[in-house]
Amino acid sequence: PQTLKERFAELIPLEHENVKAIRKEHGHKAFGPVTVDQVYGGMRGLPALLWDGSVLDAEEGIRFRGKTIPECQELLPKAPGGSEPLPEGLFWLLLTGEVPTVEQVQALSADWAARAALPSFVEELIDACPSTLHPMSQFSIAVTALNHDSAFAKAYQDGVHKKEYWEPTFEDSMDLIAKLPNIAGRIYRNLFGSGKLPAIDPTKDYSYNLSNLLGFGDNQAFVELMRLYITIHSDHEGGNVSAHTGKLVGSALSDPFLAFGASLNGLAGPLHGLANQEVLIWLQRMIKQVGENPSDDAVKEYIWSTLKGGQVVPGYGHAVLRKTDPRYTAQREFALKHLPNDPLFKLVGQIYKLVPDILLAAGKAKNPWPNVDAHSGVLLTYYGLDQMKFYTVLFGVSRAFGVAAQLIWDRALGAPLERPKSYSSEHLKKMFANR
Ligand code: FCX
Repeated sequence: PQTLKERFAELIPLEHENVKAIRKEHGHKAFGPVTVDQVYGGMRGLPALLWDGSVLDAEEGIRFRGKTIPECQELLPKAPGGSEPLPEGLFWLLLTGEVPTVEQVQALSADWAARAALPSFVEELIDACPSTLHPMSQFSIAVTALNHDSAFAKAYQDGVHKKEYWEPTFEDSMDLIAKLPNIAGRIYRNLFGSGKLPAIDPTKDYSYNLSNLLGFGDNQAFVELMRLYITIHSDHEGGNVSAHTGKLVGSALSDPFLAFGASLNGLAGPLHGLANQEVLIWLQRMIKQVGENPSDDAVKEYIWSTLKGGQVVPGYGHAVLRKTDPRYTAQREFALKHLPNDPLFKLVGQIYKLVPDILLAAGKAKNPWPNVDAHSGVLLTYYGLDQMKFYTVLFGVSRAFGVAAQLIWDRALGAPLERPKSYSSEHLKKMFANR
């Protein structure tokens, strides 16, 4: 069967024509005014980026190349005996807009397994990290260090033609994704296990190998969870902190390892990917305070005490979404199927009924509904992965799929250096004094 690289190479000239035609017809048209509030307000809603892989609708949530999460669950190839989509297929979809065959997905699993080994100095770097260093910092160090062997960095030094940038970027991106299970597994085993890692099984899929490196390879349900988890966490259009950081840093022609290392540092923030860790910490504090089977009133009081303390309710709210995140719903459905009677899952369900009204009553959050991070930790805890400091690493493994696909397309389309304009408050005052 045709490989991903061959298919991608065919699509590049077609997309060049497409972009050329769009710019010819619409290039001079304006989206509308940019307000001073948007400049002060974190650029919320500012149209500024291009990314075909996924688009986020405020009401409906994410679509990957036009497909909702349930559609991806239905259409993307599964592992033998599995029912969740293989993230290999999602990567193919993100990059090409097409649903791959089972054979194409199997070839991708094998290709990634063949690329999975880490340079020994990267293993030593991870092993040298103190156990007190947050897993996300260790993750970022290891990914950044992979730039040692970057095909793009080498090709650039060797004078590669602009038109060829995408090719070493593709190779680096495949290496990046392929090596993440060994990085994540090594960090996990150093911190929470014996330090010893099993070998990658070249006959198995990516999620199986990741699960096995973490020590959960024998648990079919956990492996299925990883397939769903990576698929839904992979991409969330272009403007979120991790996706945008990868694109921004990549625009300086930093290679995919440098660009994705930067993405991870953004994902490690508590308002972004670290929220999945924060949710579990918040839940555990709640249980300590109000017990295992709390009344609605006790839970409400705890939620209010969080808000009154000037803190956010982790896992709720979103910069773009205005309804329940379909990534939350997909995980809730997984829980209903696999762990319907788990006490922590029930608590998460109870909270879901109470938080939105309280956030609405508090009157600040524009979106009172849960996001992806409100549910992921409960599933991981159920299967015994209860070291919540590690949770964002799994988010990071997943997010590489979206960032890598975006970097490959950016280099294929010759995306320019990003350089928006900043103003001082003094400038703004003068500029708008008489308007
Ligand atoms: N709890 C309490 N207050 C909240 C809130 C929440 N969950 N969500 C928003 N607010 C507050 C904001 O802090 C802000 O307060 P301020 O006016 O005093 O600064 C006000 O409501 C308006 O914010 P809003 O416009 O609704 O939200 P933003 O776009 O600024 O921020 C995030 C969006 C996601 C950062 C915000 O909702 C939040 O802090 N949520 C909790 C953390 C979280 O779950 N992050 C994960 C998001 C995501 F899914 C991911 O990236 O993984």
